[in-house]
Amino acid sequence: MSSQIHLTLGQKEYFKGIGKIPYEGRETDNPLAFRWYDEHRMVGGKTMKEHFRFAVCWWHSFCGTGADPFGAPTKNFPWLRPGDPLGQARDKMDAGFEFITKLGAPFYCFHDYDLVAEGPSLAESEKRLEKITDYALEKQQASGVEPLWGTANLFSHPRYMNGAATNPDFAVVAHAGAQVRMALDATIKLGGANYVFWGGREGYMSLLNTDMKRELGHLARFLHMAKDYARQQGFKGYFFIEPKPMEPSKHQYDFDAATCVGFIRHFGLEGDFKLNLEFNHATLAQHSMQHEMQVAADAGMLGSLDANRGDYQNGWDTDQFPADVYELTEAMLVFLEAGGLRGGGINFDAKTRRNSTDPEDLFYGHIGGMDAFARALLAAHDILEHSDYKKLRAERYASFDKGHGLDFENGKLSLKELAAIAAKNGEPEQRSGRQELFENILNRYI
Ligand code: XUL
Ligand code: CO
Repeated sequence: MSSQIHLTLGQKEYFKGIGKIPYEGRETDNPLAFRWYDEHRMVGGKTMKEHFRFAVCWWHSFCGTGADPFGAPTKNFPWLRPGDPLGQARDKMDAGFEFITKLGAPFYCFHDYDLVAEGPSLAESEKRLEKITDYALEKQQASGVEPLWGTANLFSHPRYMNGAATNPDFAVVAHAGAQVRMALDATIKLGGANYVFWGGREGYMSLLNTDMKRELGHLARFLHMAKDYARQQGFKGYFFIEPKPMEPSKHQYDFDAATCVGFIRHFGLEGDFKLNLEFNHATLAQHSMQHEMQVAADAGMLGSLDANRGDYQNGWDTDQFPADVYELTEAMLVFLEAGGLRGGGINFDAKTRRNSTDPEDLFYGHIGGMDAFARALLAAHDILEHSDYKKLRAERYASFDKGHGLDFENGKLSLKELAAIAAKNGEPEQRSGRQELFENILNRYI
């Protein structure tokens, strides 16, 4: 086994027969090797590792059992065997760090109660979190793997059925506050680079019983308090809001990137908050990921990405591993033109299918996802460096580069002057948008 894998003496090996996943290039027949993701390969002045900052998520990868609303768990992973909560949490941590180290991802992401099961009281939960984060720190030191972000699960427990920060009952809001304080403490202790807020229950099931304005005010107040607390504790990272339009709530307040940008600005959070965008959330909102990323980038809020994909045949949040290189190339074009992410990375918020039951399926999912991103990055880089893509886009707007167009952009024309120019010009010439040509450029470089 490679020296880069850190198993302590006597520790159980969960992914037997699988060593460090190597980069072997496109022609390899080895299903447990990278074809495109070469962490050391330079692309436009940065290595692939630095571009992506890949993270494995704790919840789907190590807590996901394959249970769905219609059936029982299918994945009988040995680290999920019931036992005392801390013993089970340690097993899960051994399995998690073994997997991430073998895969060669530099980061992980977690919810508080992914690390260890919630206790019967806040005090007991805090004790458990303290213990398991001590253990995580040891694992981090041995492996060099760190959290890309931490978050609090404010949606699973029945107490949050009417919301967490937006709950109409102050007692629940206070409980959510206590939980976020502990999750921030854990994230800071583990050296987490960022902190995420995903508001699955921050929304409503019916507007009939909901005072939306008041709830949104509470959410903003809550985020300010969390940010102020974390800054007092010395946290230097960004806070990310993760947009999603629905599921589990019928309507979620963090609907999409544009809604979140408006919320962040309206409530004066723009110094500290950016967005964590997710592919399948973008499509649930009837947008493309490329659209969501462009909205965030234009607002200076392209923080981090949750990588996955939906299914064209239905509208759910299926959280499949990313595999669509065309979609990813569109996303990587926005990514590169924006100069990358602000503080974040690419977290696989993706789950293997219910019938992908073997531990090695976890490797296939992640290897495929990392390869798909790497291939898309190379294509997007080539498109920007070697094709007419940038030139064609610039030419579409050339009439604003000089003369009256430039005056218009600079606010030097009145509506009356605009009308006079139009009268003099007569009917504008027809100009093709050339969508098919743009699409062909993408396909040429993939
Ligand atoms: C749910 C989702 C969450 C967040 C973290 O759709 O994406 O897993 O990423 O709470
Ligand atoms: Co997510």
